[in-house]
Amino acid sequence: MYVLHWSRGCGSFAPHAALNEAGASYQLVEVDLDSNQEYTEEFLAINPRAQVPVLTLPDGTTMTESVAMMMHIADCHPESRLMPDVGQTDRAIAYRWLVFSAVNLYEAGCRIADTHHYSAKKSDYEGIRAKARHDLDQYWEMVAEAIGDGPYLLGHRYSVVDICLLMIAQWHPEPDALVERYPNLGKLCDAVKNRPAIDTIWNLNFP
Ligand SMILES: N[C@@H](CCC(=O)N[C@@H](CS)C(=O)NCC(=O)O)C(=O)O
Repeated sequence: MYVLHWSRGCGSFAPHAALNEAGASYQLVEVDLDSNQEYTEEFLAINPRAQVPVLTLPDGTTMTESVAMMMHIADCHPESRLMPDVGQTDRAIAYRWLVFSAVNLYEAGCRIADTHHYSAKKSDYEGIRAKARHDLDQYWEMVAEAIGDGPYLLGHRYSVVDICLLMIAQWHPEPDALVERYPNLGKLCDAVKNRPAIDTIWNLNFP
């Protein structure tokens, strides 16, 4: 059984959704970031970086990095078809946008939500956040172009990339304006949200 250390509305949504899609057995352990539970001795022993999510695999190995978790879950449950087959061009495209999401979209979101990681001086925060917002505009423009006619990033083929995009779109400072600007992204988000595996955890994460 997997164990997922999670927190509401955060990066744990992605592996949580992937576990549901895969029909895997898992246990949830909530980490309340509002009360700084990520800094407890117990949690730091699991992840010294003091961040959620953390996924413990059935063999007891722990891993961080939400996108890597989704890739691994997809690999372990090929029948759920969460990723195109190894060697297919669509798989390469999925890798590209998963990594793009992690290093650009997610990272810019962290600059806005966890600005304290980027400067010790509070007077820097405004500038850091303004630059992150500017970067986000550029990144989402690229994603929208890649989605094209959709409905998913890989056309008619659903994958964990779509879960990732749905989650990160919720963190945008103005999520409604974002999907208004990019109706194809809005369509993708609606399609993913309506999947039974996602619908069951939606309100828990994004009430
Ligand atoms: N690269 C990590 C980032 C994890 C991350 O930034 N988690 C946030 C919540 S979404 C967190 O734990 N923030 C608390 C903090 O950094 O203090 C991933 O993709 O899983």
